[in-house]
Amino acid sequence: MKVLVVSPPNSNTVIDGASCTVTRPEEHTDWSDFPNLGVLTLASALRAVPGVEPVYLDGTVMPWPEVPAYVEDNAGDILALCVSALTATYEAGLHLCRAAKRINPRIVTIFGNDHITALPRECMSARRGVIDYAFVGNEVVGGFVAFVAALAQGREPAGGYAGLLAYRDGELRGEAQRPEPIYTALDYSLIDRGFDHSRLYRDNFAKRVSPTFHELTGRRVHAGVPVEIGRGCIKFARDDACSFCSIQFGGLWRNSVPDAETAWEVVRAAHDEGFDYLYLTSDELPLTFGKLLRGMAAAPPGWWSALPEDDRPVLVGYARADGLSDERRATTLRSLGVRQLMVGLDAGTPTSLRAMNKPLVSIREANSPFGAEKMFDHNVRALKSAENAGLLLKVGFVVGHLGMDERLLRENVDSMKAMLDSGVGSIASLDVEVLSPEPGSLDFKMLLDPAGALARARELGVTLPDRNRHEELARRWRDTDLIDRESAMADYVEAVMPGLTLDDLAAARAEVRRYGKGLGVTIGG
Ligand code: B12
Ligand code: SF4
Repeated sequence: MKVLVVSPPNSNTVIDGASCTVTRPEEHTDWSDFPNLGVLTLASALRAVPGVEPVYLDGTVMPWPEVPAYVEDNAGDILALCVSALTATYEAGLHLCRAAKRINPRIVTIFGNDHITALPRECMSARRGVIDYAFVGNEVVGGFVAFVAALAQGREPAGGYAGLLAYRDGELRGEAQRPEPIYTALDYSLIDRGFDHSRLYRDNFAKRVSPTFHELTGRRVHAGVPVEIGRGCIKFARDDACSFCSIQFGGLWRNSVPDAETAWEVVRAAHDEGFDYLYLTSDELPLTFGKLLRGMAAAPPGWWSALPEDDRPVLVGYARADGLSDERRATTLRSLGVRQLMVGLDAGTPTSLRAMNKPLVSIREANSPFGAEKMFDHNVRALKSAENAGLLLKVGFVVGHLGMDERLLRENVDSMKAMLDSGVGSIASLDVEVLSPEPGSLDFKMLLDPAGALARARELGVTLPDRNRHEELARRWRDTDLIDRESAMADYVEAVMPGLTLDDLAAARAEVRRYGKGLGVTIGG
């Protein structure tokens, strides 16, 4: 029996009338340049289930009509259809499940990943009969495999599956996820077993990633893949993520492979498969995985040391700017073959940085060296140390926050420009985004909770617009599983940013982008 594990495409690209769930989608084409690691992980883990043939299908790259066609052609032999859905792709996933159920109602549909983890009850109650089961969280591979094994044996899977969310006796019941190691036994051959994905990934990579990377670094790369040696961010340790961060870190704030040797094995496995551009999935590297990275740098394996530098795999990943202000960390990353880092820069007034929850310490620890007042300096130092270490940064700014008004917006824009001036040598490319209240983030919670927003505003010393209007807007977003991103953004501005509109924030974004362009920085790339 086949078990399909599918990554759907961005919903508005395949469903007429579906709202666009990413801003400026023309700039976000990179999702079809790499295999999908979550889907590959689940498919690889399913090999352990007797009688089950896992099928990897990535709708972000294969022509979408071929996915329902595959379901139709194999309908009698499909045990389960498992969908890995982000907010951007959730609606397309629902369409596929509806089509599958029409063809063969016995196909079991299972959802997982960030969207349903952020909105579990909303999705399950709105989609009864379309979504049969969900797995909520990250540490769910063991529970999922055991669950599919029960289905394959024809047993009614009653309970005991970490992360499972299901209706039982008319009630929605959830089971907690359980700590589990990072899954590393990937079978890369599954990527092309059901459909020749690799050819398309490589074509896209050659057109989109390779030329820009060559221009920026002088290095030619040919194929990319996400690689997981650790997941998490230091901010999750106190459950105190940046306000706009929608990453669902699950039951563990940090999880990683056990040691440097295993991390190198993961790198080697990807390199042996022909990938030379490895996209580290860790949400933050230098502050969160310092020990692991130092261990890797201290004991590079023979196969890696023997390769000329230009033949070694290139690593790219994420870092907090204050994690790079110490030059030793930047040098460690560079020594491991990291060439490029994605960094959210922290420009803006201390009030704005606190409102975005960016500092590593809480509002009450104002005198800490990691407080909001020190962030601009940390960032300027980070840009310098990245330049000295030969790291190129893809930097991002977010415009907008709870309590932002015209004055704060102006001060933020000026501060962003000043930071760009100070970092020209290390900034490879710049992206500026208007704040989007993504499900799972504190900003999304504040959109839905006017009383909570007011309490937070008081704590921050900022004012909010009309409370009654916020109530009206919040009602639109409660109990809904489909998020129209642009409308949510506009409503959030109206609800929590006095005197501002989405157009004001978009104009500020354009101003910073123009300024960056004037300094010779690539925009978007
Ligand atoms: C690497 C990465 C990318 C890469 C690679 C994507 C790819 N094709 O694999 C690139 C840069 C291309 C990318 C693009 C985008 N990304 Co991205 N990305 C990530 C990142 C950093 C790691 C994801 C990953 O590979 N993790 C490792 C694998 C093993 O874990 P996993 O995918 O989470 O899967 C595990 C569990 O979630 C679960 N699971 C997942 N699916 C399913 C399905 C079932 C049935 C079950 C049972 C379980 C299950 O089991 C898996 C094993 O543990 C995450 C942040 C994060 N920490 O998750 C953001 C993240 C997933 N991306 C995000 C976004 C928004 C995007 C974009 C829409 C950005 C844009 N505007 O263009 C695109 C769309 C991508 C797409 N449609 O494929 C958001 C999603 C938020 C949301 N609620 O939707 C995240 C959370 C980051 C964030 N907060 O901004 N991304
Ligand atoms: S530093 Fe990045 S990963 Fe960590 S909480 Fe903030 S936005 Fe999320």
